[in-house]
Amino acid sequence: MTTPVNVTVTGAAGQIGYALLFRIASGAMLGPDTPVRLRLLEIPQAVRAAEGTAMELDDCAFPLLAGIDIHDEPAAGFAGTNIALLVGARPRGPGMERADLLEANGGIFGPQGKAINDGAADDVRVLVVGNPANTNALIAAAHAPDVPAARFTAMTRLDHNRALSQVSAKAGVPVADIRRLAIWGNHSATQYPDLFHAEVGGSPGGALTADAGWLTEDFIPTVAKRGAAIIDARGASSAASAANAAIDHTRDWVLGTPEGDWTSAGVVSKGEYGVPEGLVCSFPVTSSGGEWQVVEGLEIDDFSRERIDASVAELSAERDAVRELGLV
Ligand code: NAX
Repeated sequence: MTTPVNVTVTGAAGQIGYALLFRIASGAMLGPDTPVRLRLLEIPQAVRAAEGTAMELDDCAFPLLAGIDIHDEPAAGFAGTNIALLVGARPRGPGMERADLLEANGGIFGPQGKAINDGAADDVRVLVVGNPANTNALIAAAHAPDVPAARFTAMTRLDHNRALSQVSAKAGVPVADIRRLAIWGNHSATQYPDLFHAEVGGSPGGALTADAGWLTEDFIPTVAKRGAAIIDARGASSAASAANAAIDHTRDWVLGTPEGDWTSAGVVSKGEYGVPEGLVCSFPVTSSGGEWQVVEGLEIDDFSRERIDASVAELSAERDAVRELGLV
């Protein structure tokens, strides 16, 4: 049997963890020929709940699941890991200012980055889901100087998938016939879903952008505020769709994106499109050979530029804030 891939999931006892682990174990993330060993990393108070999830994973008798370990300490949780899905994070509590939130998450993602640096496998790939995802990824990467920065990514695939679904409904075209959408910037309300380079049912996405009212009053805010709409309707934040996006992101990273299409991911900027170097920013990306590449050479008009710049300004402000707190 092929050597199992070690996959660490933090926040394993949370709601995204519950939607994610079973799909990883079923082979949905790494394919039907790749066995996985799951590492569930939780805080001590949630270890019992993680044990319950592990019992259910056992009861699925997944042929690809080579084992499950539960940890409450990052060094053990990341030792030898190949794929780290950082889902557990500190949510914003009542009266919490942004600096408090960034500091609380620095206390999680700093030590986790260090543990990845010290003990993970050489090929480790990290996806940060826990919010504020882009800046948490920045903090983790800053604590892992021996790991190439490009191995740290933040999830904007849920935003990308939300945009696909909105365009599908508007154009009456199946999602499979929509290509080259892109999410730019931060995984927050400032993100910019870009239709201008898209192909929708074989036609340029520009035809949809001609409906300026729909574009600015409907499409962009619906995608950016979808998380809040889900909370409003479900009484809980997105879980299954977030887990699905984490599966999509990791699968495409490891196995590659389809020819002629691209997706969206938060990756460390090398200065593409004027985004300051080092920020973890969402770009249109392709993947091959296990590496993301930012799609270069797209023409960015004034409408898009203004929105990309606003979201990037927010990322810069978050970076300044965590610098001031000594977290990067
Ligand atoms: P839950 O509150 O259900 O679960 C979080 C889990 O993380 C808990 O079990 C908690 O014990 C654990 N945890 C906390 N600190 C930890 C630490 N230091 N080490 C290990 N585990 C720790 O939240 P859930 O709904 O699963 O969401 C998890 C995160 O995903 C949140 O930060 C949320 O904001 C974020 N999201 C990100 C999305 C994205 O697109 N990037 C979308 C969905 C989601 O909102």
